[in-house]
Amino acid sequence: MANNSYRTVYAFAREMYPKTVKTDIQYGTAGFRTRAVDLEYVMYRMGLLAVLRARYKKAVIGVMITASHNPEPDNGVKLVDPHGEMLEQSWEAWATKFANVADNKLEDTINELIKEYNITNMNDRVEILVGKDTRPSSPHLAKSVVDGVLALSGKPIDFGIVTTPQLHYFVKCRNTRGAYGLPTEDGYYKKLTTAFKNIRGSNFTNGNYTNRVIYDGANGVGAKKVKFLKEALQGSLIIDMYNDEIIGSGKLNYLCGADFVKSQQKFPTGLPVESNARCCSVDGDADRIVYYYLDENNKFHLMDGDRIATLVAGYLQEIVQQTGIDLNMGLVQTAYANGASTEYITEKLKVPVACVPTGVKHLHHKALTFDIGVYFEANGHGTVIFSQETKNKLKEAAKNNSYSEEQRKAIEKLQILIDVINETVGDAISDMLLVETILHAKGWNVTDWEACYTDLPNRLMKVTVKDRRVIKTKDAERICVTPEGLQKEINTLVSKYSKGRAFVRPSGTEDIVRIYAEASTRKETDKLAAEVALKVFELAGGTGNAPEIPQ
Ligand code: 16G
Ligand code: MG
Repeated sequence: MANNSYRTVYAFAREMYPKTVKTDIQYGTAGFRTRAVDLEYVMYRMGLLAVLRARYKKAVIGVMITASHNPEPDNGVKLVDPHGEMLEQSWEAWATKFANVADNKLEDTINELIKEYNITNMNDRVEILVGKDTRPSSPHLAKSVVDGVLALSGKPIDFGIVTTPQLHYFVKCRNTRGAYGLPTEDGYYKKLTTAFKNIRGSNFTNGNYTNRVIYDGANGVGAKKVKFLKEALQGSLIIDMYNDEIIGSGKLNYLCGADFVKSQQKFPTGLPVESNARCCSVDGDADRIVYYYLDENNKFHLMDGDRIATLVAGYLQEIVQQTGIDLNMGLVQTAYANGASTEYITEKLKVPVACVPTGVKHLHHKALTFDIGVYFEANGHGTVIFSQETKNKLKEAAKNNSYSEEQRKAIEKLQILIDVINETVGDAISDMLLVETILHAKGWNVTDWEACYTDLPNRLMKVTVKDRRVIKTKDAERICVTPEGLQKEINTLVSKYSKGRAFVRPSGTEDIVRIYAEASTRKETDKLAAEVALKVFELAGGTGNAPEIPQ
C-alpha cells in the first residue's frame, strides 16, 4: 500500500519529525502525556494514525491536544472515536506502537496496520478534527498533528482552542450529520443553554436556591469558554469567574482547578472567601468539575464527583418515575466512590450501582448497558448516557394520549434535560448546568445538597515500588491478586475498623501504587491507609522510606 503518494510521510518523519526520545511511552488511560518538548514526533504520528482510523471507520475522528490537570510544561494527546467516545482499546496498542517505532520502521508499521484492518480506501480524504487547550506548547504541537494528517492526504480541520468535551461533541455532531447538534462552538453553547433556560423558565431562583455560582477556571480553557457561555445564558445563571488568566500566565492548574481541590481537599487560590457560597472548579481541559463551599468557620466542604452522581441519579430517578415509562437506570462508579455515597444511592434511592475499574472508558462502556446510565468518577469526571431506544421511547410517549398530563410534562422535561447533557464524555460546563438545573428544581442551596448523606473520611496514599506491575487486581480493582498474601493482610487490617474499606492498585498515569482507605473516623482512616501502605511497601518491593504509621 505504500506507494509514491505516501512518500511525504517518510520524508516528513525523517526530516521534520524525527523520533527524539529513546524510551518508550504508552497510550494510557488518557492518551499520551509527558513533557511537551518530547511530543512533536508523537503528535505527527498521531496525525497519521487518526487518518488511518478515520479511513477504517469511514468516519470523522478527533485529535485533542491537552494534558488536562498536569502542570504547564507537560502536554498530551488523545484520539476521539466516531461517536465522540474515547479511542477503542484495541487501537490504543497501535497508538503505542506508532509512537515508539524507529523512524525507519514507521512505514512498515503503517503498512502492517493497513493490512491488518484491510483498509482499501487509502485515497479517501477523511476529516480529522483537531482541538487544543491553552498551553503555550499547544499551537505548535497542533501543527505537528496537522502535518501528520496532511502527509497521509487527510483533511485536517483545526477547531483552535476548545475544551476536550467540546471536541468530543464536534466529532459526534459531524458523524451524525448534525442530528446531535451543530458542530460549532456556537452550536454547542446554543444547544446546552437553550435547554437550560427552557427548563429553568422565568424564575431564576427557587426556595433556598440562588442562581449564582463562583467559578474557578483553573487559568485554562474552561475560563476562556465560560465567557461565551455566560453570554448565551442571558442572566439565567450568574457565573462569577476567577482564575481566568489564559495563555502564558504560567499558572494553569497551579493551586487551583478541580484536581487541586479534590486531591488536596482545599479551597483554591484566587477565589473570594464567602461563607456558604456555592463554588466550583474545573480542570485544565474542562472535562471535570467539583463543587465546594466554606462554612461560617471557614471549614472547607467538598462536593465531589460522587455527590454530583448521587444528585443526578436521584433526580433522574424521580423524573423517570413521574413519566410512567419503564426505563432501567443505573449508576456506574469506581472503587474510589465514597462508601456512604454507594450506600445512599442503593439503600435510599434504590438505584442499582455498578463498580468498574478506574478510567473513563470503563465507566462509559458500562453506562451504555443501561437505558439511562449515569457515571462519575470521584474526581469529578462523568456524564449521563441515554440509549437510542430510550430516546425513541420518550419521543413516542410524548405523542401518546394514554399518558396523563403530568406524565407528559415529565417526559417533556426529561427530553429537554437530555440536551443540557454532553453525552459523549464528562463535560465540566454541561455538568455545571445540570447540577444547577437540579438544585434549582429542588430549591436547594449547597448545604441542603450536602445534607443528603455524610461522607466517610477517606485517605489516598501512594507508595513507590520497584515495579508497579507486580500488583495485579480483580473485581474492579477491589481485590488484589498479586503479590500473594497482600489481600489477606489488607483484609485483616480492614477488619479492625468500623466501616473500614481499603484497596490498592497500580496507577495508570504515574509510576506508583495507589492506596485508598476509608473508615468511620478521620484518625482510623489515616491509620488504616498507612498500615495498608506499609504492607504494600513490604510485600510489593517498596523503595525509599517506608510509610510511617500515625499513632
Ligand atoms: C486518567 C483518567 C481518569 C482516571 C485517572 C486515574 C481518562 C480520560 N482519564 O486521568 O479517568 O481517574 O487517569 O489515574 O480516562 P491513575 O491511574 O494514576 O490513578
Ligand atoms: Mg481533564
